[in-house]
This record gives sequence, structure tokens and C-alpha cells, in this order.
Amino acid sequence: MAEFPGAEESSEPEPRSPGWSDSQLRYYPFPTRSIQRLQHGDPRTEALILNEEPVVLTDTNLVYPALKWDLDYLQENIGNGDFSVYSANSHKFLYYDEKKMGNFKNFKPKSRREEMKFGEFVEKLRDIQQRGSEERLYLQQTLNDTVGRKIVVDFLGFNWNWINKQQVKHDWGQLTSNLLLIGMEGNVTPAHYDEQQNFFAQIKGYKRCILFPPEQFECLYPYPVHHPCDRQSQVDFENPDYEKFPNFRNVVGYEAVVGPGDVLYIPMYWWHHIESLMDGGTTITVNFWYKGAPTPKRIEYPLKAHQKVAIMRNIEKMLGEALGNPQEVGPLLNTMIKGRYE
Ligand SMILES: O=C(O)CCC(=O)C(=O)O
Repeated sequence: MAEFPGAEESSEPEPRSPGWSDSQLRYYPFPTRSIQRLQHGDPRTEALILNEEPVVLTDTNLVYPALKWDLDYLQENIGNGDFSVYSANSHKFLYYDEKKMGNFKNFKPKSRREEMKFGEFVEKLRDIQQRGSEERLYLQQTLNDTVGRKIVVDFLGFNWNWINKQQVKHDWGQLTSNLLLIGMEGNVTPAHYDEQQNFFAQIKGYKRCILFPPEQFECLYPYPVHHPCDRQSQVDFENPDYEKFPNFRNVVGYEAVVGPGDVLYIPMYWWHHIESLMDGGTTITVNFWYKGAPTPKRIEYPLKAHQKVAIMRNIEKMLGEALGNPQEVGPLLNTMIKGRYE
């Protein structure tokens, strides 16, 4: 397993912010090491980000004005726009791309998306909590220009000075979006990777983030590229099917629990599983997604793991298009390699 300086043995005492305990964490059958918590001025921070390795930054003040956000404040000030709210009967919110649903007609998502006003979301949430219902909600909405004046003022007060400098220093492309996530305690976003750089800013409650480097692609078995769950792992962490996914036995995670004011750098192509702590109340997060740096003109060999992932994705995409039917990609790849590359 490749080491990186941001990882520490989980047996070492972790500089832990108060406010949560191990009993609030779900159990998974794989080892993890801790991601370092550092101050933004620490030279190790820059080295980690430059190397595209995760780190928790404790003092960026990135979303300082938002640390006062709670459901009441947001309901009063977030405006009358529409919000995407996912609901599910399980704590797992496996992401799916609705545009790809036509490619896999038998796919039945386990969560539903509904558009609603913020007030309706809060009402629904409180009703579920009052009834003690099993139903769970997860609001996931890109911040846009429908938000009210006070939210605009808070947003303008984010530490753009620090984050813009990061963007320039690492040659990242534009900020593509800020996703606002409001989750119920215990909600889980199963492991997946994104094709963007991410500063994940925690505002309210605690989230446990387990990351895996792109080198562990073979352990995590992503869905096919044309599947609605593209970029998501097929492995159910709570009940892994080792016959189907034998390399999952070798997976090793890097983890951190982030709380209000913490910012986790999730490098592009790093897998991440994220859970709102059990019995920890509602969580609020805003992320900052940036396009990665442009592909270097001179490619250096051997290729890095994330570059191989990008190549595999392109091959899968092209084959799907050439065959006119994404579901034929798997059988074709099998026929192509069977018995030839052993
Ligand atoms: O916080 C979550 O539940 C998921 C967030 C996520 O996957 C992301 O920011 O990329």
C-alpha cells in the first residue's frame, strides 16, 4: 500500500475535536489510518495538497460566516428557490445519474429525488422526526442566485482570499459549484470518486469521511461508466460480497471526522465514503468543487493511478458509443481479453 505523509497509524492518539465519540461511528471490516489535521500555514499542508493527498485544515475560516447556519436561519433567509431533496427508507444514499437511467432499464434507484421549497423540507424533516419514522431525507442543492440577501452576505464573507490562492497555486480550473448538503444523523453517502478537486467545508454536526486513493481502484469495483451509478463502488461496505468482489479484502482507508470549521481536501479521483455521525443531529456542509489542472503537455511515465482511471473511463465511453449499446461493452471486453493476457 502506498504511504503518504498525511496518513497516521490509527492506533496513534488523534488530535480530536470534542463533540463526538467512537460509538457514533458505523463498523466496517477494513483497516483505516487517520488523515492529518493541520493548520493552513503548516508547510506540510501545502506539500499534501500539491501531491493530491487528503488533509483536514482546521483554521482556514473558509466558511466562517456560515457557522451560525441552522435550519431556522436557513429557512428564514435562503429564499424561495427549489431544493433537491432525496428520500430513502435506508440510511444509504447511493448517488445515481438520472440521465443514464435509460442505459440500464432494470435499474431501480433506492432513493427518490423531489424538488421542494426549503420550508417544505424543514416541515417534512420535523414530521419524520416527530413520528419516529424510518424515512430519511438528504438535501443536496447547488447554491445559486435564488438565495436571500443574508445568505449572499455570508457567502461573500467566505475566505475567498485563501481559497482563490489555493486555486492559483495548484493551477486548478474554475470553481464549478458549491453544493449545500443537509443530512439527517446517520445518513451515508457510499464510496464514490469525483472528477473534480474538492474542499469540503463542514458547518454543523460531524461527518466521518473515509477516503481511498485511486491506486485502490481494483479493490472498489465501480459500476460501469454508462451505468447510472458510474463512479460509485458496487461494494456494500456493511455486507461485502467477497466472492464477487474479492479484492475488497485488501482495501485500506484513510479517515477523519470533520466538525464545524474543518475543511477536508478531497483530491480528484480519490474515493470517499461519508457518514453523518449516528445520534449526532442534523449535519450541514458546503463543498467547493474545482476543475482539475489541465493535462500536462508532456506525459510522464509510468502513468499515475488517476491517469489510468481516466484512460479506462475513456475506453469504456468510446466502446459504448461505437457499439451503440452500453450494455454490450462488458461482454465485448471479456471476449477481447479472455485467455490472452493471463
Ligand atoms: O457529504 C456527503 O454526504 C457527500 C459529499 C460528497 O460526496 C462530495 O462532496 O463530493
